[in-house]
Amino acid sequence: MLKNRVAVLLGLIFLLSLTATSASAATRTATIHIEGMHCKMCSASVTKALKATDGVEKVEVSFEKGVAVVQYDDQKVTETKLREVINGTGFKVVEEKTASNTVAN
Ligand SMILES: [Cu+2]
Repeated sequence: MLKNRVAVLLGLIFLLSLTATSASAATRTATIHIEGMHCKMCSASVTKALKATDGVEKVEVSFEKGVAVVQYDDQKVTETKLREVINGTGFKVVEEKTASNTVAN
């Protein structure tokens, strides 16, 4: 009898931990550095493109700092995709993490 209760309890804990991890994995924030923005029109077009992307929840682009801070649902979109979207606007994402990418360009 006690064994059964323990099994049920363990099952519940397992389920709870599953929902907890999937909830925390949903929203991520990416800070992406961008070259070539000079005024509000520039940051506005980057913001517009990002906001039109599925999975993007919040966008803050600063042309002064050359930075886009993007909050996104990592089940729907990836940071790689966000970088592609920004590159598609004509501005250039500064790749800083992957050194191997610089060889290709
Ligand atoms: Cu501009």
